[in-house]
Amino acid sequence: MSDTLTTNKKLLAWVKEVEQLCSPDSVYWCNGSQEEYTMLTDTLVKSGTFVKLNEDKKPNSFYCKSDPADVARVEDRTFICSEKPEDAGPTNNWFDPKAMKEKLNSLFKGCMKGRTMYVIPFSMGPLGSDIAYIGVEITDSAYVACSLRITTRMGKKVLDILGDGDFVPCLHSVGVPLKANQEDVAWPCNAENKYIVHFPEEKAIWSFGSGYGGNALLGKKCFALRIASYMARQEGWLAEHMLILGITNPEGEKKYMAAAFPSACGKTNLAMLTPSLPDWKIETVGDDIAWMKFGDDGKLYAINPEAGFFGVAPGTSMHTNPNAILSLHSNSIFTNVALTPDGDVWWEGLTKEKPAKLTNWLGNEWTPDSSEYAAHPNSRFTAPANQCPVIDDRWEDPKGVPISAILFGGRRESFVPLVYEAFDWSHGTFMGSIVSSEQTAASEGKVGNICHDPFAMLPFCGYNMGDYFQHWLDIGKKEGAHLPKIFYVNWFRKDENGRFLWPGFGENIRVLKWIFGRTNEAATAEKTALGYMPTKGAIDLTDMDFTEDELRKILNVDKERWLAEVKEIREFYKKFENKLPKGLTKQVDALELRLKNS
Ligand code: O2Y
Ligand code: MN
Repeated sequence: MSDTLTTNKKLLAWVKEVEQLCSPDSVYWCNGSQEEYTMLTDTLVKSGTFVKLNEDKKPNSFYCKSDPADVARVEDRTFICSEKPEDAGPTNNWFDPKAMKEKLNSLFKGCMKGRTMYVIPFSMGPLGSDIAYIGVEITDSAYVACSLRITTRMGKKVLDILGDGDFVPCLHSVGVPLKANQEDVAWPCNAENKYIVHFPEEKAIWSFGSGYGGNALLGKKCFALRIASYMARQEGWLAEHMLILGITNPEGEKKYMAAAFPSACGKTNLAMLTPSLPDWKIETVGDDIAWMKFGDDGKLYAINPEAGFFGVAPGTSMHTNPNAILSLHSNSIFTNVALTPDGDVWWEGLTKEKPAKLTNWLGNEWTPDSSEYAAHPNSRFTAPANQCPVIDDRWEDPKGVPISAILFGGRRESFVPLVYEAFDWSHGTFMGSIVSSEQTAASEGKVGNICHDPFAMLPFCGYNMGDYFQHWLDIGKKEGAHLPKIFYVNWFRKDENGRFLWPGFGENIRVLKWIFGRTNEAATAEKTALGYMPTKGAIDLTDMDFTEDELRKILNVDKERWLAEVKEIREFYKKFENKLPKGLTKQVDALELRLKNS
């Protein structure tokens, strides 16, 4: 496709400027067609990046392994370059924008030599939706171009909508220029020089050195969360790390819920849950990110800005998430999983029985006796959302879906109850601010450590998190707003022997049923120090091997442990100094008082 298909002056000028800076061998404008996708995947197969999977097993799908030094988001190499350091805040890496531009300009100079520069117009959100925004990613990675075709709406149709309008420029390079006749490697990356850089005031993204996931598919975490959260604050809406699901009761009444959990805490599983309660239905709008704007009726309407899933493979199976497995049956890309001898993919947890022989994510021969993982813990499937068997009818509704409840949660082994409800929006904001979880493999860090992850946005908030808390409190003050109720859930409480106390997965519908009932006053609750909690019998345990007494154990509020947690929260809050909203100090004071009086 040629640049003559757009007359957008800003876009044409930017592409020219990047071409001059990066010196690619050629420039290719992506049109988003099937023929183009085939051309790109053929190129990747030829270069050894992709292995085409067996057509009988996974039609039109590809396997790919990254460089072992490029397997996850790199939070310590992720920067927010606001003019003032205090606008990035204590939870982000700040860098002076001018100094960073100088550094980046020298890194990007000539960085695409020997490569094709792809220009990829994409829409985050349904085309033409008032909630959606357009970005353009320039990249020298065909893998990125293929992945964006699955995870966003991309190509000519986006340029048609863009017209002369504005877009978020997203510049990406793997950072490995090729000399004349130099042979490429299967996964080029520049492990020593990774920079994932955001300029919120300019609404621009520059990413260098990594070809993996959130570092390289810039529409996702960089745009849809970091830049969008900044825009959302300016414009009075919410850009959140939340799944969106539709839930229908046996009477046919339907509601939508959004839920924020830290990375790799089961958002994809909850978004596609197969309910264990008869005649309840869950349908998926999105599994990772929600953009929510107020409608004329004062309700918050949410869209999923993405068009595909970039899900964690290990642990995903027909038992844990059949709808995810059915979504990835074809037209998918698998990164850092293991390859079977008959050209299919495998990962830990996919099947009960381990295959006798595999090629693991490092390219080594693997047997069940191997000490190495078959698939990397952060290995991923990239699959089109419209292949999900339970995709919601309204998942592409440009108006979005009205949200009745917002859930927060983390992976906590002890003392955090199964579910409780906020007294009001400000209390719910407090609950969002105290989300914490045990560390997982989606970011580079020590697995098992407890991390505060407010609103599950710690790695994704594009500005000072203290201001972000205030933005949430302000949303609650909007005149005429009909706000969702807010809940905190924890599926991960364990007993003293380390066994999960709640079975989770499809049984979580029982908690969602109670939440559903709370949004239309059909379910009962009692006031506790933490919030409203289910009364005896209010959570449906029908046909479940789980007693009300066992339920009470995971609903119990451990006063002393929570008083210790209050201290912990106050300590955590200190980090935000004068940016910590008074509204949150009031909430922690009130919690302490309620606990002491309980
Ligand atoms: O490692 C990566 O780049 C992927 S991280 C990711 C991918 C999909 C959805 N969520 C996340 C996350 O870290 O929250
Ligand atoms: Mn995520």
